[in-house]
Amino acid sequence: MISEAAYLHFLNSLLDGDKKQCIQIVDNLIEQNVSVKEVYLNLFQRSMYRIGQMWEKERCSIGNEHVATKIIEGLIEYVAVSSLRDRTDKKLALVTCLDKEYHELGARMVTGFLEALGWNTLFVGANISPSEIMKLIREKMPDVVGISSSFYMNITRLMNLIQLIKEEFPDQEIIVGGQALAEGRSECLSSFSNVHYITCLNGLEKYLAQTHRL
Ligand code: B12
Repeated sequence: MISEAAYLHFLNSLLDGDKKQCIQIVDNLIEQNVSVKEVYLNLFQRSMYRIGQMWEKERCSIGNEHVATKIIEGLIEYVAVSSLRDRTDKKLALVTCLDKEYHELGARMVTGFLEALGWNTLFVGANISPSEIMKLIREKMPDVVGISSSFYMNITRLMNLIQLIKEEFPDQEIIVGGQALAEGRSECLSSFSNVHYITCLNGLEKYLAQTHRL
């Protein structure tokens, strides 16, 4: 459980660019055994969504948002590394963004969450061409491909990438997430088989429990 006071302290530290204070708050939560999922969702995601709203209302600058993004990027990695777990039945997930998709914190968070559950992961990150993603899939043969799409203008790129993967690997399990598909836009995935839209880490946890026994 993350108190409102801890969240507000973290948000203010983030907006101040005070990385050391942010680390201190995260360390305290980890010491109190707050889960990776909770830190990711109720501290990092909540803060970035709030910063997005402030940015829209010009209550914080693009510079403040960029600094916050960089701090969160480091912290996602930090929490994932400090919670790494090993499993005997290791599976591999390849998590990527799309060509011209520059939002990568969601994809990194999903990767960190999977790592904390003991999965092997390949985090590809932002702005990568479909042909390079295909090369990686051929080479690594992941159990699951995760695709993150935040900007709605990239939906056609998302559909094209899924089409490409399915032509070569019809059975490939694909999970898709990100705000581009919010508000009913995930309907566009219904024509593909074994492609699942997942809105956040809670949904991912449920999905993995049902399909991969976590
Ligand atoms: C930081 C930020 C940026 C940074 C990103 C830097 C980086 N390294 O990631 C920069 C400055 C590059 C940026 C640029 C732009 N941005 Co921006 N950005 C944001 C902001 C403030 C935070 C994003 C974030 O990190 N959120 C936190 C993460 C953890 O949340 P998340 O991505 O939703 O991820 C969760 C779930 O969605 C899901 N999920 C995500 N991916 C995946 C993948 C899988 C496989 C699964 C299972 C689940 C999953 O699980 C995650 C954890 O729960 C958001 C505001 C917001 N509401 O998020 C706007 C926002 C995403 N941006 C937006 C826009 C419009 C833009 C720009 C067009 C702005 C501009 N005019 O230039 C450009 C587009 C760039 C591009 N082509 O990609 C819009 C997108 C609207 C839409 N849906 O299309 C938002 C929502 C702001 C808004 N309200 O208008 N942005």
